Amino acid sequence: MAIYLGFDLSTQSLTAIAIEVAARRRAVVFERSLNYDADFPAYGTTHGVLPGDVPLVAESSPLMWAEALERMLGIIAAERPFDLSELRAVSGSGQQHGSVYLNGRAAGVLAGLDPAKPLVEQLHGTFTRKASPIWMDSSTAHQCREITKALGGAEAVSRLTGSVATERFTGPQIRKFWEYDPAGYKRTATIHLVSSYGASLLAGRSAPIDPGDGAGMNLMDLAHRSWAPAALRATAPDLADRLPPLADAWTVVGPLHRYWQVRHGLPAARVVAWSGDNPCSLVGVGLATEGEVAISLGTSDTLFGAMAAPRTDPSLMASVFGSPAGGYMALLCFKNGSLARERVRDAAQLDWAGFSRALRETPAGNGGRLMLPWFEAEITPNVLRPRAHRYGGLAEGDGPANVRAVVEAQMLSLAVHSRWMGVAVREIRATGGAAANPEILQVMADVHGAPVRRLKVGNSACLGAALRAYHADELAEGRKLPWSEITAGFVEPEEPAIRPAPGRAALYDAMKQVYAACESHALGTGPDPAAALAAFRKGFGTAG
Ligand code: XUL
Repeated sequence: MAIYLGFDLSTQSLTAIAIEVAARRRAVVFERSLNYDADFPAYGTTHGVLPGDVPLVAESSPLMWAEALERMLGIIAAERPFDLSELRAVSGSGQQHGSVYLNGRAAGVLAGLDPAKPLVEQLHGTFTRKASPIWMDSSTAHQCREITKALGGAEAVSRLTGSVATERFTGPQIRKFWEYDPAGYKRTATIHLVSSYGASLLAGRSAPIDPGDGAGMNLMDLAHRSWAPAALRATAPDLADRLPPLADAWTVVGPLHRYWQVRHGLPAARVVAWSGDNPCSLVGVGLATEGEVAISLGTSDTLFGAMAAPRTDPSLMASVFGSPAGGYMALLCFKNGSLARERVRDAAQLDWAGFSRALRETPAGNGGRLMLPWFEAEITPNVLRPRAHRYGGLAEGDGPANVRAVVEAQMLSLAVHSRWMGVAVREIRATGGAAANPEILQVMADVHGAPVRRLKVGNSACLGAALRAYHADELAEGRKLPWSEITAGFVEPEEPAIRPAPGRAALYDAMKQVYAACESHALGTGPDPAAALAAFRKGFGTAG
């Protein structure tokens, strides 16, 4: 019997999942989440983000993440949900792009962590930046332009790094730090991602960055999986000295530091490199091959799928990352995910049951009423001036119609912006918190014209991290198991699938055109969509 532990340091919470792998039994034996706002009120976060009034800036606290990790391991040590001595390996997943800035003392502090004192107390004084920029930050448009210019244009950046220079990506964030606080940058010895920071805390040494999360920085040569010297030069001086090495996601960083062994009674389990939440989710939904896609409905909504070769999106909106299972993955990220759904729900004064009822009781196609739910600056497409747009006579006060409009918009946008992948979607695997809502999944199935399967373990990023720990531990023992064997028994889609309702395909195909027209209009690149909307209403106005 062996136990593997996965963490997910996400935007709003830290989750841990432990899995048991035995000859005849495979089971999740522990799953727990700590919510930053509720469980760590001293940091004053809202939805995991520190307070602040600079537009487009979003930051969180690396100390809070460390405290959450320690509290979670303390809970495991106290509750003993499994035989601690059987813990073989630990890995993790982190919200992507976020970065942690450590000074020259940090390496010594990590190596010499004292089991008599709390982790957070010892980490004080090791950061050159108290607040970490996170993926919700859109404040680096200027730095993106500078990097793009230095590297010879958007297409060149996308070809080299897998994505155009992107506001939330770590490279532009590092450049902004260097421009605004050159002395702070100079004092910085190491810049970690949330993922490699988590692994470093567990191993007590600087952990590498894996090509899955490394590709979210605009600093990695995607095809070669190595730092791209030109991108580093375009970002900040002497950056190569400040980045951890890149290493495969199955790299063993070392054993759990003595700190965790003595303070929490844990064994010297292997610490496996962490990766980003989307790359980990790819493993946690069991997508090892090209041709299937997963949609994760979380703080951000994402659509991702595995790819054998690193093709890039001609419209330059999608990102390509390394897959932690080898190969590549394409990803589209929509910032207005669960927070937009919550916003509309709250405005309509509904609970989630009421939200579902509104979806059931409103007609598919919403009678031609559409929304572009850009309540926050949006990533896909790039929108820096947040504003929700309403078309086709959608009244702001019509709660149920707005509920349908926000969900249809999210699903239409996912469909429209993923066309370039050229995947004939046979099946969608749905994960993330909002995947618990069958009415939302029905709209997903209808818009994409494909069956949707939900997974039994909802937090696929965290499960993926635990599965990666298992995979890497086996490799370290000299056994190379196929991914299908690693995931068997854990990545189980629920039955039955949610199937597209008959007759909806034509309606949503037409609506995709209308949605694209509204989007172009709102972005200032297309004409007024009134004619397209009128034609749609004529054909499908009252369909349901
Ligand atoms: C992906 C992205 C988000 C974060 C959220 O590019 O920015 O999905 O990883 O956790």
